[in-house]
Amino acid sequence: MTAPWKPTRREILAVGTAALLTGCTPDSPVPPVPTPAMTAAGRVPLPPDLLLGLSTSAYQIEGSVSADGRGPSIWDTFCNRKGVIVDASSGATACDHYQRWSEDLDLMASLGIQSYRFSVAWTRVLPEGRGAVNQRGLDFYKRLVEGLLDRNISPLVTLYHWDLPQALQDLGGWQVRDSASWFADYASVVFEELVGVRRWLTINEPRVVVHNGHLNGQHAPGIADERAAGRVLHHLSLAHGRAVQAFRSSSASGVIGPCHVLSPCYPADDSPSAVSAAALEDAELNTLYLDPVLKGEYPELTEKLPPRVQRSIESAQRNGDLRIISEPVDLVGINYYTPVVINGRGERQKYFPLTPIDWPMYPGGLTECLLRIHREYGAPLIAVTENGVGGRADEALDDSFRTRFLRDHLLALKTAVDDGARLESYNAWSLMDNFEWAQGYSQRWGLVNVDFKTQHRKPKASARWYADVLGRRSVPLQG
Ligand code: GCO
Repeated sequence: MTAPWKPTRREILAVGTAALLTGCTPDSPVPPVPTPAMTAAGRVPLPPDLLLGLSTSAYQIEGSVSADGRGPSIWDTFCNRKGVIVDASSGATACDHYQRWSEDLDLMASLGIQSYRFSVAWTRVLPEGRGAVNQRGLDFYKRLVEGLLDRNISPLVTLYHWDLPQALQDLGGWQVRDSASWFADYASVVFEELVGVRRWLTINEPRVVVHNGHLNGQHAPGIADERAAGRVLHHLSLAHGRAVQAFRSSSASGVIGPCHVLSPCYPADDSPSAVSAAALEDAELNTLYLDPVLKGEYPELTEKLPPRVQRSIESAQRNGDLRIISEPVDLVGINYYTPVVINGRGERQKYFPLTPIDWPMYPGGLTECLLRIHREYGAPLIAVTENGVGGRADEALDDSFRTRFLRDHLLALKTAVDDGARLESYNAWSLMDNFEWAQGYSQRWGLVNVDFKTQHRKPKASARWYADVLGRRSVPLQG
């Protein structure tokens, strides 16, 4: 944990600009973000080899849920339950990307992006989750990859973004140990077939699969069971390790790694109780997922974790698992949205400015996460695989709050690179408005607006701003 920040007057003056950018005030409990050096034109140059891009995931954009032999996933099932999605919607049509992929690739090319992170829907490739391969589903992704390469956009492929085949859920899903083998077998098929892909991610945000999918039941498969959550946590890590092993023995080449959402946890003050509450929160949110994969050990399990979760993690473990889980990776994918400030009673404090959908915002948290993964975990290479800001359904096309958010986070990323973190790409969330899980279509996360009645796409001001950043490889401090 970072010690609470006690700035001197000189430091406060030195970080004046950063404080403006981040909304961080001089009595902040968090470290300031230094502003990277800028050129005379008021722009901060980006590292020359950093790929800039955008992110999506299959269920959130594709639609066409029964096309070409796709099997049902847990999200198809979950969306049919009453009351679980705020606007009673689903991803059945979403952005109709399955039909409009070519137009969407042209849109990406028109923005000038260099990297596109998308996920493969397991149920398009293996409708039953295992067994017979569905060639038509695979062909969709082959066309997509070819289309990206034709446009000089580098694909970054996520193997699992939450859409487990329903047939596997019926067998126990991630709660059963076999899930690790199912996932490795599915990954092997994709490694062999998607030739041309050189950048891979295994499982998106295991923390959210555990918390939302199995602890509070807000996401598919909608389970709220502490014992289930512990087992799922261990099996997701094991599945990640098995997929990395499968990658090494496949004919695919390139880099592979996990994809974790990180939330830096800050004590609200320097009392020992706040410092220890922040450390416990850090274990629950971050190190419980990072340490097994990147250090080959579980962090000391904390009193914060419900005892049944702890016990079920322990009982799911077998000798040798941690060696598989910590199979060396080539890169670490980081999703960063929001920090946590916590007081001595373990209560989250409102500290930072809020986004339009009330998520705390602190760009310096991105610098901190990147440097932590670089220094503490020795990541050979890091990709920012998601970073972005949600708006309300009626947000304006002139989304200046999003432009500011992206600007401040790109500056925060530059600071981490200047301090030694090795970054391969930055992929903002998201290419276009899409199905936001339990929030349905009530939130907007895209740089491109989607009219869900007509499927018309329209770049927002933030997309034009990002295209300018891409074109000039630098971030303007103003505007
Ligand atoms: C994630 C989610 C994304 C969300 C985004 C905004 O990986 O966190 O996968 O799918 O849409 O985070 O909440």
